[in-house]
Amino acid sequence: MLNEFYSVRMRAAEGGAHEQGGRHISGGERLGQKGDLHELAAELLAKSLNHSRGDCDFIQVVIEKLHGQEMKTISPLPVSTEHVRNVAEGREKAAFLLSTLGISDEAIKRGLNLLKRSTRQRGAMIIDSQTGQRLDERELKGVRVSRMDWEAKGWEKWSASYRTLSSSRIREALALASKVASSPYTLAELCWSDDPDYVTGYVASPSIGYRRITHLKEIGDSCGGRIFFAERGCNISAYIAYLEKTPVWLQYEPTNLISEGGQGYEGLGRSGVTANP
Ligand code: PML
Repeated sequence: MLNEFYSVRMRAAEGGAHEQGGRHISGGERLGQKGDLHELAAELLAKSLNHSRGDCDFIQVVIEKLHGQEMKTISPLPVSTEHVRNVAEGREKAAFLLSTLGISDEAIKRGLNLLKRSTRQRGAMIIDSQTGQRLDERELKGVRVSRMDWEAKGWEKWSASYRTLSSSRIREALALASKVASSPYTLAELCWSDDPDYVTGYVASPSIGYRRITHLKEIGDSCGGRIFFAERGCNISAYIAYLEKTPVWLQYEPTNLISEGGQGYEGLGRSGVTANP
C-alpha cells in the first residue's frame, strides 16, 4: 500500500480567534501517517496549552490528508552558534551575516525594524532583499510555512549527534529554516522568537547554514518573528505556494564532519562560534 500522509497543524490565540483580533500565542506543524495522528495532535495541543506568551482561549488543530502530493526530501541546514554578550552585539552580528549574503543595508535595517516592532505577527514577513519592501502583503497574518517535518529516524540521528541542541523548539525551527532555505527565492532568513523568555535567534541561508546567535532581544520582550529576504524579481505567489503547500521531509545522515556532542561543521575552531548553545 502506498504511504498516505497527513498534515497536522495547530494555531492558538488569546482573546478569541486570530481573525477576530485574538493575540497569537503559538503554532505548530507536523506530518505523519494515519496511525500517528492521535499522538501528533496531542503533542500540538500540549504545546498550545503550555506557552510563555500567554493562556490561549482559541486553539485550532487542522488535519488534512495530502492527496497524492509528492513529498520533497531535503537535508537539515548545518548548525553553528555565534556566542555574543548582549543584544547590540547580536544584532550587529546578524546584520553583518546578512550583508555578507548580499542583502542591502536598507533591507537589513527594515528587516530588523520590522522584527523589533512585531508583537502580534502570526506568520513570516517576506521582504525584497535589496529595497526592503514588504512583498507578501499579508499584514499581521504573514506567511505560515507549513507541511514540513523530520523523518523519524533522521531526527533520532540528528539529536544523537547534537545532544545539547535537541529540543522541540530547535527541531521545529531547523525544519522550518531548512524548508525556507530550500526555495531558490530565499536569499536568507532572520528569526528570533516572540516568546518573552527566549532570546536566541538565527540567520539562515544555504551558504552559511543555520547560524544561531545567542542574544537577539532582551529577556521579557515579546517582539519577534521571521523575515525572509527574497531574491530580486522573485515570483511571490510561487514562493508563497511553496512555503505553504509543498510537503517536505527532512532526512539526516551523520557525516564525519560532525562528531559526538554536536561539534563540527565550519564553526569548529573559529573564535566565538561553536555548535553548542
Ligand atoms: C521560536 O521559537 O519561535 C524560534 C526559535 C528560534 C531559535 C531556536 C534556536 O536555535 O535556539
